Amino acid sequence: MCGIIGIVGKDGVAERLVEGLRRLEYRGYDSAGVAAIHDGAIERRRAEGKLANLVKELESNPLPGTTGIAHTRWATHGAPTTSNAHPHATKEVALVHNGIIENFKALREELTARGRVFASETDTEVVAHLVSELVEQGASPRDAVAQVLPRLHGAFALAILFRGSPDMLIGARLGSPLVVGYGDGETYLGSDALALAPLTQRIAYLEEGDWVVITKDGAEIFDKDNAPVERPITISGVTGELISKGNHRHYMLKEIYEQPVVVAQTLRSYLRRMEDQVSLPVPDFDLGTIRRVTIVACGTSYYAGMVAKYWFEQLARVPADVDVASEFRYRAPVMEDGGLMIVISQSGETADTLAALRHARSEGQKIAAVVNVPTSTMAREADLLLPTHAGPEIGVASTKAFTCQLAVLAAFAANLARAKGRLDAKAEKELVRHLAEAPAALNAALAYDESIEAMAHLIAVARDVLYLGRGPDYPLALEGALKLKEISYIHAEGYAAGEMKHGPIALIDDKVPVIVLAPSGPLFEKTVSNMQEVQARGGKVVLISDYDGVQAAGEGCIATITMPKVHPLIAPMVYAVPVQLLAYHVAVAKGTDVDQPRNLAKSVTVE
Ligand code: HGA
Repeated sequence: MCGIIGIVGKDGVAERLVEGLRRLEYRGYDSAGVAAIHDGAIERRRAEGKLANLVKELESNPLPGTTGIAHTRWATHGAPTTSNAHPHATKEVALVHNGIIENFKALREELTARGRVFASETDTEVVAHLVSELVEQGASPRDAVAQVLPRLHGAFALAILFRGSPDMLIGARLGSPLVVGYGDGETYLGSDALALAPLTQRIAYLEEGDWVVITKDGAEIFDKDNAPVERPITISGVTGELISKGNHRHYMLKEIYEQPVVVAQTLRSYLRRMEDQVSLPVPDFDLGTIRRVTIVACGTSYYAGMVAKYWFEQLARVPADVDVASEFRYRAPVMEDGGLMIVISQSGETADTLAALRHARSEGQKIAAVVNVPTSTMAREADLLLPTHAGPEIGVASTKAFTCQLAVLAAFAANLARAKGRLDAKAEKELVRHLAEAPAALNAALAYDESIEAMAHLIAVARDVLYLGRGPDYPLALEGALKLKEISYIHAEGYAAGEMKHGPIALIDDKVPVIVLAPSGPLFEKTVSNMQEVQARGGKVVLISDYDGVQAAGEGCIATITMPKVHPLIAPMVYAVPVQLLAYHVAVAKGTDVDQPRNLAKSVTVE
């Protein structure tokens, strides 16, 4: 959330900053802005809403200069207006910020008492004033920043421009990510390597508390105690090409369709098909000693974790807890020796999940990270990195990252089961074969796209929608409801099918469609009974099942969606497709902004 970029360069900086912002817009689109030094003064261009508005503003009011900073915002403090858009500036200083300055109120009062006048409602602006005040009193930019950083509580990635130093920027990071890019006679700052991909692939990742002075000649990095430090320069594999939508109308649809390929790609790195074995990176701890698994994640990743809980318990017989990251850290969780925390995050930067990881580490837990960005902070801090190979996910509503997370978690659960002596070679072989069937089954599920599109109007008129599932398909009901909320803005809830009669069934009438996920298998009859309880009360049901399930229970439903018949192990992956497609087509029918839904952003780097 919030993307930042800075360039100390040789050529016109504004267009290049905007190019970087295009790659960061997934992080927020409440407003965008740039600042550069022109004719010895700091100048800004800012615009409310999407980046396209800033581009228009720059067309009518160009911004010359070779050194500059830019920002795309997901508002935390202050409405998404132009006056709250970054960069925030004084005469001496302009800065962009990702994070939250938690003690901003006290700092703002202190600064106001000294006569400083604020132009925005943001937490960020206090930093601009604190630094500016010291510079105005004669401090060098370095001294000013070194004095201000310890005063800031909370999380920040900052890029700061100084009127008096036109060929230099200062960056700092605590909690939020920031990288340094090394170019040819140019140096850059960015929220991630993707933002800098067209400029350079030579990247150094700043560590917690680091701050950096960049000039044309390179970077001087300091740690939190202001001691000079070296951070290794790595070559990022991220390409400069902007990812296209291909033939699809939206990134989300393209990403839904990529699932057979990316799940196959992911499974390829975790299964040895010749031997029919799972094959995972070997951690530097003994998996056989793991006595408890704690899975921590947010949003869609949390639902992947909920599915995995079933797998860890059923396959490995290891107790597994799943927690929402924002709750985990503050509830004094009991973490005993022999515990493994698994963090799941598409970006690997999710602030709450990262905080949970660090808390678990301080309690002596081993850490495994299931992330889609292998250079992310979580990837770097984990003991065991389990990357998903979904490729960049641009649509804000997660789709392919989810199914790839499930693929990794299923393989990991099998691996743990083997390490615990719970999976013999025959059972492992069978399990690997079922997992290997997932890509073809996902493909077969996609074949129902048109029939799902044809029934989307039944849901698009609803104000409320319920999703029901049981066992490992219950998290899919939650995921279905989340997808629908995220992109169509229809209120939706997911329930464990058996919970309906304990309350939610009171909501049933002929205006609340109920979407039931019930693949054939051990729980089918039970789920269908709950579905019939809904129908008996006039509820309108959409049944998602396989051919046998639809034959057995489809009568009386307002619509049915037929999935391929699959083993229960891979059903959560396969049933993800119809819930994604349904949400997608409902959103398109309602005319919402599918790839950039209101109020949301990807890569949630604030708590
Ligand atoms: N707190 C700042 C930055 C927001 C942010 O980093 N969001 O992810 C603001 O509200 O502008």
